[in-house]
Order: sequence, then C-alpha cells, then structure tokens
Amino acid sequence: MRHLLFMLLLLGGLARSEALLINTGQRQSVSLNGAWATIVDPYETGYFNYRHEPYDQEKEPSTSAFFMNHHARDKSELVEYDFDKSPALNVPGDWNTQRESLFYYEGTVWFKRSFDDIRKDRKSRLFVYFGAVNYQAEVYLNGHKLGTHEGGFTPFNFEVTTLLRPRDNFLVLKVDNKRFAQAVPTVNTDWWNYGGITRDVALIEEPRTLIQDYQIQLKKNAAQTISGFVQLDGATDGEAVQIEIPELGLVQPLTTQKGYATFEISAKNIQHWSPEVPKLYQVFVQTRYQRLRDDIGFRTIATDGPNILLNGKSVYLRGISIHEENPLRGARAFSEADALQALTWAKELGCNYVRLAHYPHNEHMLRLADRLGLLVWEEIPVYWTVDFANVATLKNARQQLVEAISRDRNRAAIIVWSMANETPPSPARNAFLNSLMEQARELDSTRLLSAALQHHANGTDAMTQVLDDSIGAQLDIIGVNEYIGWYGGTPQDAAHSRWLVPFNKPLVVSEFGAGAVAGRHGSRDERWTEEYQEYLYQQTLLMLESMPNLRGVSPWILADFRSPKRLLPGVQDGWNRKGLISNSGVKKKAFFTLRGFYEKKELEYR
Ligand code: GCB
Repeated sequence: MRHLLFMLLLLGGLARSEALLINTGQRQSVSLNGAWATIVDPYETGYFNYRHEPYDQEKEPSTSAFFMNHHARDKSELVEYDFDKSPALNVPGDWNTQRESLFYYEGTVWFKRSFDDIRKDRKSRLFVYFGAVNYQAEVYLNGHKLGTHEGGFTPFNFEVTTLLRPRDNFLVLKVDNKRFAQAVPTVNTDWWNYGGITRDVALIEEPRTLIQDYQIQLKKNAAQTISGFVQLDGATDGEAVQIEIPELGLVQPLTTQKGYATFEISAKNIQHWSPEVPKLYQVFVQTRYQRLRDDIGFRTIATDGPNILLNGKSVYLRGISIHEENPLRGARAFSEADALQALTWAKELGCNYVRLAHYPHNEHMLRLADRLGLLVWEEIPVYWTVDFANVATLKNARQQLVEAISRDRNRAAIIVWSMANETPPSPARNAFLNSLMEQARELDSTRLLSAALQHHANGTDAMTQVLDDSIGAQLDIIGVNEYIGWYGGTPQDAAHSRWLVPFNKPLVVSEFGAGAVAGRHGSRDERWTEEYQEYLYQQTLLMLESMPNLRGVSPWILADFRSPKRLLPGVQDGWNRKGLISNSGVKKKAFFTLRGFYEKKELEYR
C-alpha cells in the first residue's frame, strides 16, 4: 500500500517541494496566526524517549511523542500530555513577553494548531509557510515530520499537499531557542534571545505549476535594462511565463526550460526609485495558472572610488541602526504597525538609510522601506565569534544568507548585504566570509557587499586609528563600528582622532554611540546622562567630517533595546541604553544633535 502511494505521488509529479516561495503576501493563503496551544518542555520529554533517542527517528513513533498529538483511546490508556488542555501563546509573537515564567526561558516549547484543508481546487498544492521561528524548528503535520529549520530570522516552507486530510489537520512545532556555540548567532550576543514563532504563519494554496521565485531588478550598471530570472516549480519544459509592467507598457513573454528562464528587457522611460521619490511599479509575473503581483522599484547602486552612486549620483547615507524590537512593548517586533513606528522615527531623524541589525528583519520592514524611501543595509547574524572553522556553521550561515536574499532581492531599498558584525580577523574567519560573499554575489550581483569591521589604535600614536582588516579588500563598502569615548577614551578623543584606512572605497561608520537614561541630566562627562550622550555625538560628528572616504553613518541605535547583558541597576535594568529614543518613546537630546547633522548633510549632497 505504501509503495503504491509513493508511485502515485511520483507519477502525479507531486514530489514535495521545500524551495522557498517568495512574495507570499500576494499569494492565495489563509493565515495560521492566532492562538496556538503550547507545552513548555525543558527536558524535551516529548522529543526523546527515556534512552534519549529522538522519537522522530523511530519507524513508528511512539504516541508519547508530542508531535503525535495523541489522545487516550480509553480510560485505561496512559498519555502524559494534552495540547487541548495546555495554555495558548499568540503567533506571531515571542514567548518571553507573553508569559512571565518564560521571560528568561531558553529551551523547547511545543506549538500546536489544527486547521482544515482550505483548497478550492482539489488539484492545487498546499504549503505551510513560516516567516521566522527562533531558533530551531522541528515541524510535523498529522504526525509526519515535514523537516527541520535552523536560523531564527529567515523564512521557510514545506509542501503539505499529499499529507493533508479534509478536516482537523494538526501542525506541531518543536521550537528550541537554546543558544549553542556552533549556531549563527553563537552564544554571545547583545540582544534578547526571543523564542517562539516570531513571524506570520500561513497556509498557501498554489497551482500545480507555480511561480516559486524571481528577480526583477535593473541590471548591474544599466539604468535602463531590467533583468533577472523566473523560477517555476512543477513545470514541464517549454512552459510559458510573462512579465508585465503595465505603467511602462512592457510585456515580456518567456519560455522556461526546467522551469527556469532569464531575461533582459529594455525600459527606456523608467523612473528610478530613490529616497526622494520612492517610485514603485506594479509588476506582474504570469503563467497559464497564476498571476502574481509585486510592487518593485528600479535603481542602480554602484561605487566609484570613495563614492556610493545611487542612480549615478553620489549619496551620503544618513542612517540609524535598528533592532527588530518594539521598544514600547519591549518585545520582538513583527507587525506592519511595528515597522511603521520604527521607520517613521527614522524619517523624523532625517534618515535616508537604515541599518537593520544584526539579522534579517521581518518582510514588513523591507516592504515599508521600499514605500517610504529608506535605503537599507541588511545583515545576517554572523556576529562576534561564531565558530568560523566549523563546516556546519558555515553551511547554516550560507543558508540564512540564501533565504534572506531570496526573500528580499526585489526590494529596491536594499543596497547592501552585510556579511558580518565585528568578527575577529583570522584565516578561518576570512575563508568563512569569503564563502558567504561568493554565495551573495552568485545570488545577487547587483548589490554592494559590506561588513561591520573593527579598528585599532596605531601602536605609537593613540590618536591614530587604523582600519586595516584584510577582508576589506573583498568588500564593496568598508563598514566600521567605533566607540571612542564610550568603551575607551573620552568623547574629545573622537574629535581629535585621525583615521588611516588603506582602501580606496566608500567608508561607512556602521556604529557609534553612548548609553543615556532618558530624563537623566548632568554634566557632559557624567555617564548615563543625556548630556554625555549628546556630547559624544557632537564630538563624533566632528570626527566624521575628517574621516577619509566617509559616505555614511548609522549610529547605535534608534531606540533602547532589551539585552540580558546589560545589568546595571537603576540604569540599564536589562536594557541597552544607547537608544536615541527611550523605551517609553522619549527622544533624548542626541536625537536632535544627529538630526541637525543630517539636515546639513542633506543640503550638502543635494
Ligand atoms: C557593538 C555591537 C552591538 C552592541 C553595541 C554596544 O559593537 O555591534 O551589537 O549592542 O556594540 O552597545 O556595545
């Protein structure tokens, strides 16, 4: 019987696909957001038997495995879990801020929710899609394992077409946010390790031949040529696809081979996307079975010596760094409203650019940046000291990079893919980052690659800062984090420092900052006061003016954010206080200092 079923699946061309679906917001879908039943399982009792062997490796998993969602058949049967009597958590959302007992929890929580087959057309295919689950997810449907996903900030999906029954399907996730040395990020980070199903979940209905992925952007260095590819899934050779941009009067028919086609379209009258005029075009990708709309902007981005050229014109990146956290809720951000809040603040600050630190943020942020006209630096969580020599760690980082680029490469706002933050130089680190860069360039040759590097004082002269990390030779933009006046020296030292940077490339200060408690006042040399932070900004902004090749800055950080490393009572209380805005929404003095600087820069680069 099993064999017969397998043969039928193969013949029907219904082999399961796990390739990432992009632009899920425009696909036919039903949301699986809402209340999910949860079981907190610190000993992973629902996953391992008493010999500590995973149930999901057994031929016939025991009903003790939580993913079996078993219910006692009669009163004599022993069953030691029950999702139906367990408390719920909201999805999307972090568990830490939804239940007090989970605030510091790092471990396994099981999530379960039931749903019916929603297909209008019995022949269509169904996928479950997760915007992000932190950190590791084991996913099961009706007791069958769909797969595992590692990495807390990127999307994934599984095809469930052949596993579905008409009613009461049960989807179970084992979500584990334990930190470990080989993970990406590794054990040590300066942000909250929020656990849970932290982004939207959807059940997506697709035709048998479906549009899986595409890139539709201006060709590198070509202001009037749109190029890219379309990838179908389940297509027979010769399947037709069409790309249409009605506003430009463009209709481009394509013929796919193995479901894939590349294209170049001449677009003479195209209006370019920019922060000043964030023009988006309605673009349609269409097959016989499906018409998918996207809103896409077109712009070129390149470098020329020290200059960053946006649509051929030199630009200065007036930025701010942002974590994916709503400071007012003190919780992981996930909604469009959260994104609007953060990006509206960035706009008020006079930004034309944001650094989305230290991992890919949710898709709302990128879509909104496209609409609001904010350039974006997007990053993967290769942060500090990941296990650079470990092959599995590299594979994981590459996978996260692939998922981020696949999801976001049609967003004009994104100009930089960042490979890493403050990683210590070594041959293993270099090989790791080079491998990531190779992957990024293969997937998207149109954007600039960068990384936030570190500097050191010149041996003989403490006022001279050297930025000579050899990986800089491979980057398109040199990013540097510096904390002169906070982690060492005084704010005045910043104003007096000289920088030696042996790269003829654009330089961006990807971080600087100082901690301040909103409403705390004192002299400019008193730590944690708004005056100290303001003064450090003033002195650092003077320094920026003398830095060679400087073409932008993204100070640390838009708003105070939670960090388990920040423990000073009465000051930090679990928060990194380097925000320009407090966690009650108060703008600190330095906010206005930076805004003044950006007003000046805007005029200078007009
Ligand atoms: C850094 C890190 C950032 C920290 C920040 C700080 O260099 O890149 O993640 O939060 O410094 O506040 O120390």
